[in-house]
Amino acid sequence: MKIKILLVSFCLIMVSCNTKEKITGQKVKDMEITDEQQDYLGITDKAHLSAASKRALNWPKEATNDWYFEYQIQDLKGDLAYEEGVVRRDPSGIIKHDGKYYTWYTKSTGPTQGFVGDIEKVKVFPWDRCDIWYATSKDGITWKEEGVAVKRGEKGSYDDRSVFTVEIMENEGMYYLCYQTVKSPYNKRVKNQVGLAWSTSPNGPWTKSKEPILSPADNGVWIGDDLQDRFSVAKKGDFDSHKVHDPCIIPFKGKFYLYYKGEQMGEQFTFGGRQIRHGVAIADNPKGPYVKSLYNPISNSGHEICVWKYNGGIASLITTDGPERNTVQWSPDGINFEVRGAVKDAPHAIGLNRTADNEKEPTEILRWGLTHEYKNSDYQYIRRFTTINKKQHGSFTEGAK
Ligand code: AAL
Repeated sequence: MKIKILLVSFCLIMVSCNTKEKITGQKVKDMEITDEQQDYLGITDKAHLSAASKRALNWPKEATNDWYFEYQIQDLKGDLAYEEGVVRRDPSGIIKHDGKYYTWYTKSTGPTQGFVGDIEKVKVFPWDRCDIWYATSKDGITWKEEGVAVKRGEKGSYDDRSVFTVEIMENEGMYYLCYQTVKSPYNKRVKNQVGLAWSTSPNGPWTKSKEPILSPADNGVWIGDDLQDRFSVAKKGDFDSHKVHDPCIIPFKGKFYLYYKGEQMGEQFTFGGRQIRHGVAIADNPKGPYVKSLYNPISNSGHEICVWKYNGGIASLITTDGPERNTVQWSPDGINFEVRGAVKDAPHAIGLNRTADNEKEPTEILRWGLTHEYKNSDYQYIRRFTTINKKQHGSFTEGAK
């Protein structure tokens, strides 16, 4: 009997350890610390570990932090330089083909009118009534606009109003563009989805998916039928019950991880910021079906998705919203992320240089890339950022003893 009880409790402990490990992704095995660790970290009492001490025990024991960086922004030349009356924003990652860099982006013309008058006639956001365009460059500074890559769909299709905020993925000789879609009428309660297009060449032609590859969770409940009131809800639903945004597919561990930003019906301010979270959906094939992870959301901060592979895991730059904004995070499994470094304000809507040698440094992929900036509320344009890797920072003075 005693043995049976012992066996059962052993199994229960094993199961709970495993579950905990999976859920937190942390080294939860034990917090037994050596005398050396206690002394190194200056911990008062081994039996009384604060949350900070527990985190400190999991940090690499190095004097430098390879995840720190500082950045600068420059103007682009050629067709991507600022152009009056034109919106160019949300650049994709950059790939190289036949000696030229390629990027894709959201493009529209004319000012934003907002949610006024006849919604079928106005432009409600700068990213409304857009198509996806692309440009090439020999040096990453002077760009030539090549034309439209993916157009809005025919009237009545899921992408008939706007296609925007695109990302590129290259896999086994095929090119995939994933992007946001909106179907008319573009009212404030409209659900945003994600579409996919593929081609054997970055110059197209592109074949579009007949149906969206990702949609918002269908478990929120609006109150009333005012289509311009997105805050009145009886139930908010999942973190992505309203919009799935900023898609980015990364081939990872033999599967395809589609990272995205979720917006929730009845969005609130939480933890002192907009309620913006990230999720992931995983597929066996680039074209899907994509299944949302049960662990979503996988971040409680951030805005546009900016993820890359590093050291067998996935790194993520968390910008703009939430308590963990302006941090770089890393996860061994693409799901459980932990903060690796803080950033002094990060560029927005980053298009990563996917030609970089990711493994050279954790943030090597950020040495240069594209971002967008608001000239004003009507017009945004694409710019270039460069970063330097800064391995230490603090209040110390150079040479101080
Ligand atoms: C961006 C992105 C998405 C939103 C809009 C255009 O910052 O998060 O793309 O829909 O703003």
